[in-house]
Amino acid sequence: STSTAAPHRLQFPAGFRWGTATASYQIEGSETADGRSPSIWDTFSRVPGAVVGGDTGAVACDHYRRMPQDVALMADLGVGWYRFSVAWPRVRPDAGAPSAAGLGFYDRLVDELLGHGISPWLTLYHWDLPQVLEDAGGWTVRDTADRFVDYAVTVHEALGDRVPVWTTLNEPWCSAFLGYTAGVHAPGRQEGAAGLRAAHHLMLAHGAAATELRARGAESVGITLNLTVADPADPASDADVDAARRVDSQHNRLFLDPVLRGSYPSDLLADTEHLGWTEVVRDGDLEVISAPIDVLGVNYYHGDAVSGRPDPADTRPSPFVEARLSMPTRGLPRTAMDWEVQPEGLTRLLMRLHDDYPGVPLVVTENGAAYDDTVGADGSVDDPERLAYLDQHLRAVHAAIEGGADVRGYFAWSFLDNFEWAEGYAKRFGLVHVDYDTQVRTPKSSARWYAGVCRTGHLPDPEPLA
Ligand code: GBH
Repeated sequence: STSTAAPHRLQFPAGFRWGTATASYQIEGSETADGRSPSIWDTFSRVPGAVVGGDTGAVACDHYRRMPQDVALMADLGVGWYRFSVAWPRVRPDAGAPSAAGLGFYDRLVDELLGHGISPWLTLYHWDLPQVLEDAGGWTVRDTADRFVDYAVTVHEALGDRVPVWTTLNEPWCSAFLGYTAGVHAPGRQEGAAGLRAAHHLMLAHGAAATELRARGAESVGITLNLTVADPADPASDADVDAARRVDSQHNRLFLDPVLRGSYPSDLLADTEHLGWTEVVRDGDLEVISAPIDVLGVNYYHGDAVSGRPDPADTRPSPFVEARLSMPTRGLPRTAMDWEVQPEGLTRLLMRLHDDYPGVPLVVTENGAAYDDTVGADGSVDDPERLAYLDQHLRAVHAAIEGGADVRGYFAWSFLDNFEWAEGYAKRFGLVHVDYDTQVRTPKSSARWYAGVCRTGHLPDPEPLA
């Protein structure tokens, strides 16, 4: 909006789901407890230079041992939903037989949540592939998708009676292209079109598991995608327009089209088919991938300006296959990740999904920002920038709802400061500050504010907050 008027109070629809999110490897620690086997992130984080500061998830937020206190803190804040992920290497160590001890942790977590009136939203895969499966080829081979279905069934058998919402995969774009093309995430492979093979097997894993979970009576099943808004840096440049199209095809439509339309985008096939990756696509796969879903999870942090003129100074491996491009900044404010703050992009993204892929309910399953928070002398953590980021993005969600988009909920990333993948512990996304020396948790001012929004369903909260 171009209005300069003070932002006004906005009411969200009744029944809108408010939550916070985390992921297993980012918070749990206890990497060998109760028979957990290594995951690709245990391995990758120990490769010198892979993670800032040499950080690993060995301890993280020690959530595996502090889970009851963490749930109690969540309940104190009064947020109604919690989106967490299950660690495959705990539940089926070495991708072998189910582990009662590993399942026990999630069983207790779900009971603890329900006991505090918090609804569990379970993600099966947030990037911690059992290392043995990577040793056998990882997501570049089809067998991994079959193993994922076995794992999904194991988790559903244990928790299906109590968990209402099931997400198969978190952000398969990251697993495929950051993991197998750019090599900046586990397993750290820089193999060009391997990312496309991986994407197909991830999609297959999603579709086959979604079908299985629904057949077993799961109330709601979906997938979470990290989608972007790709704008040409210069709309008058054909090269920039084409580069933005390529980014849109690989980041967004490569996943949206097979799941919601049963086909791969024709322009993406024209750009990349010569690389041979479609050899892994078998008859019937797209039918499996396009199994009905009940909800599409949308993770949004920022959009991208895309230029077809690559920056020669930038020698980092690109996650985009067959696309020489750069992503110049636009002078927007930036977070500690250097990501631009672009709330209107979220409105456009949700409206685009509403227009191009109608009929599937949307939930923002992640949105949030890293800032350099510091603990004040009085022990409090004041984070006005994060509060403003959340406020602006919630306004953007509200605008999409007013525009007709069927948005049913919002999850702030993240409940706790945690292991920010290749950035280690240096980047803090939490509503709750974590002191990694003492494991003391301190709700930031944004947490108190967000709790008020969740309780009342409107922005900004007119009540004085505790
Ligand atoms: C999410 O991923 C994750 O689900 C979550 O675990 C993580 O902690 C959180 O966000 C914060 O990072 O053009 O190569 O520079 C974030 C997805 C995808 C956002 C890549 C930034 C820039 C990639 N990210 N994107 S690049």
